[in-house]
Amino acid sequence: MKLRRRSAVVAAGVAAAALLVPAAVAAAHGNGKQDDTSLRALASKQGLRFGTAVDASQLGSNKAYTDIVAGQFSAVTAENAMKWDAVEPSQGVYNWKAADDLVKFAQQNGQAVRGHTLMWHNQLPSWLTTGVSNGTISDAQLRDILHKHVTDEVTHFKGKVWQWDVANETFANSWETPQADGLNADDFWVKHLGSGVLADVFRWAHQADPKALLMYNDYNITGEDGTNVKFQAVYDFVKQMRKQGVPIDGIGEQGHLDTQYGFNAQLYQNDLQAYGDLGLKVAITEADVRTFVDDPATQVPTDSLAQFAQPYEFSALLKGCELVTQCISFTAWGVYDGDSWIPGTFSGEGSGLLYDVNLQPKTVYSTLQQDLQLAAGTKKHGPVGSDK
Ligand code: 9MR
Repeated sequence: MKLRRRSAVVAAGVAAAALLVPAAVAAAHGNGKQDDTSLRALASKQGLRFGTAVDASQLGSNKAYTDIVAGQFSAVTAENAMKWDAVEPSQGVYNWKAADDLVKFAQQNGQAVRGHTLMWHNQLPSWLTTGVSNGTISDAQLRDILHKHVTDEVTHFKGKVWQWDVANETFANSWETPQADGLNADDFWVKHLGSGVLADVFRWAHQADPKALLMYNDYNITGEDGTNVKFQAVYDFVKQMRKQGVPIDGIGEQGHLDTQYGFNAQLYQNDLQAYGDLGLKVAITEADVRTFVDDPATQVPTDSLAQFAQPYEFSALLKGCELVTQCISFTAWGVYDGDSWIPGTFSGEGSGLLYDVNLQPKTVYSTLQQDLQLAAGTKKHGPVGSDK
């Protein structure tokens, strides 16, 4: 997956579109705490938290957006505001403002916070990547810097973060080079600090906040690419870590799907259950289902069958979580299509989220609402809270 920021053209379209949201729709969707049919209220009936990634810059400034986040969701993930480049743009100079504001918003709205993410190859501050590439930061120093980063960030949010994505995307995909243990040989952290860094970051995070749930987060780890090779690598590695007493509590399956590839829902559910049977919790952390669309500004699916495939696959993602008792949260990677990373990364694709570019609920919204209604009271995923 190539990661880029969304294009300016999308941003401009979104800004214009956001102004067009009818107040009645925004109010209905933003009134979730009193609304028994909101996603958060329905999910709570099975002890599940329904979350969203949040763009900190729209919180407060975009009223319709803010109302939906507060009304519909019971967990929030900072889409970018807790990443290393955001919190420590210059070495030793922290900027927690955006992340702190999000945490405060979550507390005011009875939401749990998913912390994202402590160790990832992407969105690292340039002082760090430059230092490593020009040799002024040695591998030994890099290890100390990572240790400090994990300790400082987890300590800053101690008692306020429910789940941390401690390590992100360190295993090899089919197009990458795996080490014998399945880790990506070219991953920035694995390359410089070796496979042991994975256990280290979990230990460091646990020392800083023993009550936070510590997750390994990745994509293609529940058979989405059809092979299950990456699942097996993560499963074996994590099983070994558990045996060694490494404090890992769960697996975050990102859940980025694309209608053009299909989706084996049974394999996904089996894999989630297999992680659960290791004694781990599981969470769906970044769900979206993209498809081909007319234009990034409008994001209308070009294939009429995609109008069915998009909600169908999203629903399969949710149902898999509902069917696995160890699944504690289901998070969409953004609120609305205008807000999504998809058009800026996958040319010609979009329409991946629950709300359209005008912040109107889509078919997928009511499909998920029905799924939650059907499962209400059937299974307890709890505890819903910040305790382990
Ligand atoms: O959605 C995020 C986008 O705004 C950023 O530009 C991008 C940069 O890497 O990261 C996106 O979020 C990623 C997440 O942090 C980790 N899994 C993949 C997500 C989509 O790229």
